[in-house]
Amino acid sequence: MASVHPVTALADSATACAERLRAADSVLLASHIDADGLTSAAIAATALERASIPFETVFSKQLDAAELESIAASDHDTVLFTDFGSGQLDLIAGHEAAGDFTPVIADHHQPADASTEYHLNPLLVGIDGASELSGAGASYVLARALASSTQQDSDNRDLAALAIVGAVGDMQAGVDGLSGANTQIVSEGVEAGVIEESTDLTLYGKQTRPLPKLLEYASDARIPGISNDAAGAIEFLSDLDLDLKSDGEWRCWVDLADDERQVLVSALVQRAVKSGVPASRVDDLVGTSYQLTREEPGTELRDVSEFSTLLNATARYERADVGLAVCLGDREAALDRARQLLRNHRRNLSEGLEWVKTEGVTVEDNLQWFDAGNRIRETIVGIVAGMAVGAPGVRRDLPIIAFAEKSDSEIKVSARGSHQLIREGLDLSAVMREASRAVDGDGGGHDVAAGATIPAGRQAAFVDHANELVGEQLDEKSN
Ligand SMILES: [Mn+2]
Repeated sequence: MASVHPVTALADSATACAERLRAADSVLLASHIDADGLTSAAIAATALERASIPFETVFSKQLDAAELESIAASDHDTVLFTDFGSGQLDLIAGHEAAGDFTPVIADHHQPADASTEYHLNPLLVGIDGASELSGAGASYVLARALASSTQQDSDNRDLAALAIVGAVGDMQAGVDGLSGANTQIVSEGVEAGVIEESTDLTLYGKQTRPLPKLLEYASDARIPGISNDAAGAIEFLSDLDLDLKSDGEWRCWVDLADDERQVLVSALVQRAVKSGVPASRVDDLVGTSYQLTREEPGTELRDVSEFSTLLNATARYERADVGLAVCLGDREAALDRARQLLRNHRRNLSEGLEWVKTEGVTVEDNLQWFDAGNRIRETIVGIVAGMAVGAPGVRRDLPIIAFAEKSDSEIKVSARGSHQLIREGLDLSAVMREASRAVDGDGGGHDVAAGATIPAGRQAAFVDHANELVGEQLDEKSN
């Protein structure tokens, strides 16, 4: 058998974690609810099952003190945390010291200030957890170590497929695909015959969207007369010398032969160049994509990015059970349910977007905002805010802040910026944290996308603080 450690730097911690799990009486597997967390759990669950280690699975949106209390109250001697745990290490270490359970952690988030023995995290060995290894990747490294320390048939390399879905779900892939430790997992998946890597059109929906929808919905490409333009997309396709319909229905990208794909790509590139789309965005039309070779062509599961979107749709509506079942191979009831959740999610997004377009945004000196009240779910208001940028009346050169009711007493705040604004000094993570704390709330996140929760009725004061903070950040950088 080839090396069992796809990421050599993590070999020692993976081996130690695997040994601890082997010695457990029973394991509670606790994982985060999102595409990366669901795939992390599916990888860990499959590996534990194959190693004949008894376990139960629980999911959580946020691993806080209350959640850890309930985990501690279950009677498992060992708790395996995947895609979270590192950031809550201080709390977890407290439970460990109290003898509640032995923690084993496979995560890629920034560790809190504490330490524990069985801790597998790329950041501890100088690997970037934001771009080079996901929670699912860390779980995969653990799964490979578990296979090698048990008498079992599988070497768990087939689980690389789910690890890649998790990494892509956590936005670790660029136009040129995955990088760093992730590429070692891709290689193992290719060797195991579960992953295929190819250079292809980068637009989302190659497996499941009829060609006009594939082009129309590719809003990132921003090709005038095609993106966000149903009639324009159909006209563009009809003008090509290709037979793109079958039985009167538009075909999907996946149905096209190589030569047909080439004709379409070059026509699209030509059209983009002619319409004045910047060269960098034209280049981004083609890049690296990953397919799961054991999945049915023409399904969401065949394409890694469509698979991760399907999982996120289950997670966003708190149906981790559905997402996990799909990851574990349910292609009947769970897959149907997941598809239903995704349709529902898309409907919610487009209704939310229509609402913002109708109501408009309020523009301040340094930001723009809208308050959706209970018209847009708080779990999707951030995505809707991001989608609204560029719509008539919504500016690209200002960050956007969105409010939505979380409960009677709490308001969810979501903020989105652009990479251009980040280069100019914007850090929405700091803005959300400081502005929310100024109104008795709390928040944080990333420079380009962040969130907060504030008490109801404090929106106006929050906008004032945020407006001022953004102004300071952009000023400081330009001076
Ligand atoms: Mn993750």
